[in-house]
Amino acid sequence: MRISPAIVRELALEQGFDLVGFGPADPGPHAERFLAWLDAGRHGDMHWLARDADKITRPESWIPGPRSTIALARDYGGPPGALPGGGRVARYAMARDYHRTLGRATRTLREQLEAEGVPRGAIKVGPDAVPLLERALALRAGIGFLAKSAGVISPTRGPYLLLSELITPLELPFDDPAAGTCGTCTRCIEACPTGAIVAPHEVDARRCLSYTTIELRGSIPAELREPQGDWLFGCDVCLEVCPFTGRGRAAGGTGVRPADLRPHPALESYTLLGVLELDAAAWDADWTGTPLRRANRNGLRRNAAVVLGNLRDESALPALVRALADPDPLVREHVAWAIGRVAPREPALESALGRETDSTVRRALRDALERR
Ligand code: B12
Ligand code: SF4
Ligand code: SF4
Repeated sequence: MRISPAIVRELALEQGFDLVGFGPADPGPHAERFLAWLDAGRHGDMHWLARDADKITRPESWIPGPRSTIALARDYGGPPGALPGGGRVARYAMARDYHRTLGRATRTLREQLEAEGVPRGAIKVGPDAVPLLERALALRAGIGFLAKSAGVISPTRGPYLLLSELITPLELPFDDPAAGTCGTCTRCIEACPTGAIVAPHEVDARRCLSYTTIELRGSIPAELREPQGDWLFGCDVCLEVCPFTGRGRAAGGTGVRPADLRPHPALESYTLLGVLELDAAAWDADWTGTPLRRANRNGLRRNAAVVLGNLRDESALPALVRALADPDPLVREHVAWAIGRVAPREPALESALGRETDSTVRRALRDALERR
């Protein structure tokens, strides 16, 4: 079926998207790359990606008769994200969860297209809660070019783009690929604190701080803790160093934050110590609706311990010592690591070792004591 492309674009822009493109409803050659990436184990413990691989690479499993993707992007560039007093947070995560805000805008767009005559249920909606290769779809719809950081960068808006999409049965004129390339630049590859960009366009998630601080449920590998620096949740280094950053402001798009890009109140009131001491009631009362929920409460407390260790701030010591008695061994292990950085002569390490029964935590306590 047909619908005026100009109307689709207008409706999408009205929903607050900054970029709209039309492209094929399949990931094309990117599907093979995705499968090779999985085969190489680069997804780490994100088993859901492998579980959904078949759906991700087979558009006919999304809706019957998919013909086009309406690719959408929101420019979320803005000031660096951090808790008051320190502890950096990836910019996308400062606001309310984009799965909700972009999801709502995308669903509203679907309803508007249904009001224009598209049959109900004929359109599938992103963003990334559903298994789709969103970058591939955006690239093929001309939203941006594939950058060496693996991201989709708009030549006019830059790299801070969140993606969403509608998979439709509509016949829409496909957009040309976006102009622009990384050229000879390699800044992101050099600046990545963990060497996670293992080749141009390819990230080994297991080394990426966005994986270790958000998706990983267990211990952060020891060799990635110091490179984490002061990143509490996610990492923006490969976007910050990119020469395309700042294009959004030049295009008049990012100086003012729309309401749903304003920082979540928890991120304006909690400090790193507050996060370390976060109990279950406060987690539910204060942190609902932020993307940081994805890390789980004790995962976020684990991250806070690593950052406090890296900051080597002795005023954090009393809280770290209290956390040596935490019920969760994951937290105790990272707290022992942190005390080893802040104050390895702290007597509480010895007494904790005397009562500790978990073998991983015992090892962490011994490692910390060896730094004396
Ligand atoms: C899993 C995941 C992650 C993982 C793995 C990231 C990765 N690079 O693979 C982790 C947790 C590390 C992560 C981190 C981030 N993510 Co993420 N993530 C996803 C998710 C859910 C799936 C991505 C995926 O399937 N990865 C597997 C790789 C193989 O696929 P891909 O990333 O799409 O890569 C494509 C290209 O790189 C290309 N390709 C791959 N290998 C090769 C090799 C060659 C030679 C070539 C030519 C091409 C090529 O083909 C792939 C398919 O199109 C998507 C949402 C979705 N459903 O798509 C969001 C998504 C990709 N993430 C997003 C964001 C914003 C981020 C972060 C910036 C967040 C942050 N600041 O902390 C970082 C950026 C890290 C980075 N440099 O990629 C955005 C990206 C927006 C954009 N403009 O590109 C997405 C689309 C979410 C959204 N709805 O907006 N993410
Ligand atoms: S998000 Fe950070 S750790 Fe991950 S690839 Fe980019 S610079 Fe490296
Ligand atoms: S920093 Fe350079 S190489 Fe990396 S994505 Fe930006 S332009 Fe490309």
